[in-house]
Amino acid sequence: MISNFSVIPIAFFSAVFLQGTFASAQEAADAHRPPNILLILIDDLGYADVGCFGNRSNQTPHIDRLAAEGLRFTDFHSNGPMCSATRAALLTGRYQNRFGRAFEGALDADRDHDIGLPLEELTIAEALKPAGYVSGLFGKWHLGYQAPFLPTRQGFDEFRGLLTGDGDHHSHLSRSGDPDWWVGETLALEPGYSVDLITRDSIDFIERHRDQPFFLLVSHLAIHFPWQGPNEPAHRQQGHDYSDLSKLGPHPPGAVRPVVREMVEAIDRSVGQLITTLQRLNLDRSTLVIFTSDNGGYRHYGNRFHGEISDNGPLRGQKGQLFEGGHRVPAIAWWPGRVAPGVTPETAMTMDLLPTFLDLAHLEPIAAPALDGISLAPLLLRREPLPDRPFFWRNGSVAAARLGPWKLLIDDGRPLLFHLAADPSESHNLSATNPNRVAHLSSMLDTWQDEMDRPRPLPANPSPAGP
Ligand SMILES: [Ca+2]
Repeated sequence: MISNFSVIPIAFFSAVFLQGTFASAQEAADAHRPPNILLILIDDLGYADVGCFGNRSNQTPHIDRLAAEGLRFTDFHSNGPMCSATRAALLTGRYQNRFGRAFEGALDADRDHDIGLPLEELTIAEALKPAGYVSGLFGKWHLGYQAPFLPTRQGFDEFRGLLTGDGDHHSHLSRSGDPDWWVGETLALEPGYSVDLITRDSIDFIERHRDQPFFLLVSHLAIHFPWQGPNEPAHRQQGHDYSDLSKLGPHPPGAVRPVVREMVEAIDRSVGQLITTLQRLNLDRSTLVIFTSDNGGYRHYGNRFHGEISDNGPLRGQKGQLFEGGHRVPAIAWWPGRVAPGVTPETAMTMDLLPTFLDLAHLEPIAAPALDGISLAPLLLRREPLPDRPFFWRNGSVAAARLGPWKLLIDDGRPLLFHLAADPSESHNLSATNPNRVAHLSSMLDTWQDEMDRPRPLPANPSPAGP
C-alpha cells in the first residue's frame, strides 16, 4: 500500500503533466480516463503466420494495418509453449509455474479435470473492478473444466465460449465428443463458425458497454486444430471420441495448408470487424488493442503435416517446445493518438499485460513477489526502454533462462546456449566455449525454479492509486 502522503504528489504531478501536454481540459480528462482494453488472443498462431511478421501467402490486411498504425513487438514471448500455461500467466501477471506442474503445459481433460486456475489468484478481470471495468471473455478458456473453475468465478461478468482445449469449429463438440459451448455457466450449443460467433458476441459486448470502461478478452479458438475452414461441414459428431489423431480434423496430410490459411484469414477479418466497431462507436482513441498469440505454431504434428500448418519464420522449434518457435509470438499494441507507430525490439512476455493494464487504469501496482510481470506502459506511451531483467520458462523436464541476447536452454540436463541476436534460429550451441555464462544463467534458473516450487505468496486486491 502507498501512503496518503505519497498519493498527493502523484495526483498533483499527473494533473500538471496532463494540463501541460494537452490542448484542452477535455483532452486531458480523456487521457486520464481508464482506457477500454481489447485483448485479441489467437490460439497457436505462429510467429510468421501473418503478413506483418513475414508471411507471404496468408492475406492479413487488417492485422497488418494494426501493425502499421501501432507498435509491433519483434521479441514478445508467450509465458509458456502451450495454451493453459500462457493463459494462466496472462490472467494473473505471474509465472504460471507457481500454480503447479499441471500449468506448465495444457490442462488435460482426464488428468486435470478437477483442477483449474486457483480461485484465490487475482485475475485481470478482478483487478480492474476497482476502476469500474466490466469484463467479458468470448471464446476459449482452458483454465478449468468445471465449476468452480469457470470464467464467471474469476471476475468475468460475461462469458460465451469453450471450456476445454479444442472444439469442432462448427459443431462445438470437445475432443470427447461432448457439447462444449457455454453462456455463463450454462451449456448453450449453437451452430456457427467459432471465429464468427466470437466476433459477433464481442461486437455485441462492445456496443452494450460503450459507456463504461471495459476489458474484453477475444479468445479465438482458431487456429488450433481441428483445422477447419469457415465453409465446411462439422467434423465431430456427438458421442464419438476424438482422442486419437482424428482430433486434428477431417483433412489428410497434404490438404491442410489451404485450410489453415482460411483460418488465419478469418481471424484477420474478425480483427477488421472489431476495429471497425471501435471506430463506428468513436471508441478507437479510448481503447488499447493488444493482438497476440498464446504460444508458437505447429510446423508439424508428430511425423505428419510437415510444413503445412504454421510458419514460425526463422525460429527453431514449435508449439510445446522451449526453442523460440514455441514461445516467441506476434504481438501488436494499437491505440491511435497514444501509442505511436513503430517497431520495438524490447523483450516482453504475456505476464506483463496485467501490470500494464493496471497501470493504464491508474490502479496501484501489485508489489513483487505477488507479481512477476512489469508494466509496459512507459514503452507503449513514451517509448521508454524497459529495465533489464531475466525471463524464464519451464515445461516438464525442459527449462530456459533468457538475459539480454543470451538464452540457456536445459533439456534433460543438457545445456544449450544461444546468442539470439546473432543466431535467432538457435543453430549454434555456444555452451562449450562459454562455461562461465552457462554457470551464471544456470544458477539464475535454479534459483527461479526453487522459487516457483515453493508455496506462493498471494496478491491483495489493488486500490485506486489516487483521486
Ligand atoms: Ca494454444
